[in-house]
Amino acid sequence: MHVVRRNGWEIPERLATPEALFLDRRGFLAGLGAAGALALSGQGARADDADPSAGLYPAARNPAYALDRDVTPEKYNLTYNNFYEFSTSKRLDASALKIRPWTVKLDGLVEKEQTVDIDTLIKAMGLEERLYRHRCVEAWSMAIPWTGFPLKKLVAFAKPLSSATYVRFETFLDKKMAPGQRSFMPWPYVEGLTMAEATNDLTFVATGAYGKPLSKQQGAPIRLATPWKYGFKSIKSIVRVSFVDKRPETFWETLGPDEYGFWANVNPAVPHPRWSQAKETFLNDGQLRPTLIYNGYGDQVASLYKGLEQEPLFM
Ligand SMILES: Nc1nc2c(c(=O)[nH]1)N[C@H]1C(S)=C(S)[C@@H](COP(=O)(O)O)O[C@H]1N2
Ligand SMILES: [Mo]
Repeated sequence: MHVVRRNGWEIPERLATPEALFLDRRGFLAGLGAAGALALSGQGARADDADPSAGLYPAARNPAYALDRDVTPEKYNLTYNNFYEFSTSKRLDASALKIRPWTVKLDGLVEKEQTVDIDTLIKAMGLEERLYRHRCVEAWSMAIPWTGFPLKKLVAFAKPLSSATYVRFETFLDKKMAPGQRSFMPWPYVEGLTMAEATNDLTFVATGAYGKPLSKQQGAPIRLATPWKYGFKSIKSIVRVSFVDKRPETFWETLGPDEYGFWANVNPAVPHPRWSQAKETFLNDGQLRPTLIYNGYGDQVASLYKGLEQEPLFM
């Protein structure tokens, strides 16, 4: 395979596999080897012409979400992904993901359960572009132009009851389509937020990136972007959003509760049990940068955690 060499570009690929190493150590990857290796062959072609939402992009940029750093080149974002349903490799092939028809079920503690077609939902929500940082727990980072809508719009659309205290998100489950789901891990991938987090202005649902519908490896057709939290909170390819009154049991917390917590807020001062979080490799240039508390979004989100200081907020 042709490998692009670029200032430090190889460093993150070599360094940034601790999530996979964790699973390997526990023997969870048994049976995934062949599928993982096969998945290295392609790049997951964009389905722009097949995607009925393509005409809605690019959307107007919301100037309130600017960055102090350049956007990561799209080709890096498309070839350096975490999507364990398809492979534990960063250079994975998600082309088998079938993104239409696609529906999202809104259920649990809501006035009325609904199953919404993705294209109906996108039209109902409207689209905007925001530039966000993205910080993986593995200590690498990017800057991504997402297109989508604030999660709080979707929450309003779902009409939760006042008894709902958490939102639970679920990815598709299809072992035939996603070879990674044949391995022993707690599929489907699940994530969760408190209602306060879910309705914060910063919490974003992405349906596109780089002025186009999401590519499959980015978690098409709908994923979360919670930029003050480690990347694993930003669940991909969502099929179900449930309003609940108990803290959801999330994928990574179930796999490794000592290493991956529910809150997962970015903090340079709290190391992961196996590595420091003080710095991160910015993939644009492969250079180390200091990690920022709440990934630089403290003004917008720190207040969410008042009174919760006894919780493991930063793992
Ligand atoms: N369903 C699902 N969502 C997921 C993951 C995954 O493996 N499966 N990986 C997470 C992790 S660890 C990260 S860092 C981001 C990566 O998003 P990206 O590939 O678009 O950069 O997706 C998150 N969402
Ligand atoms: Mo991650």
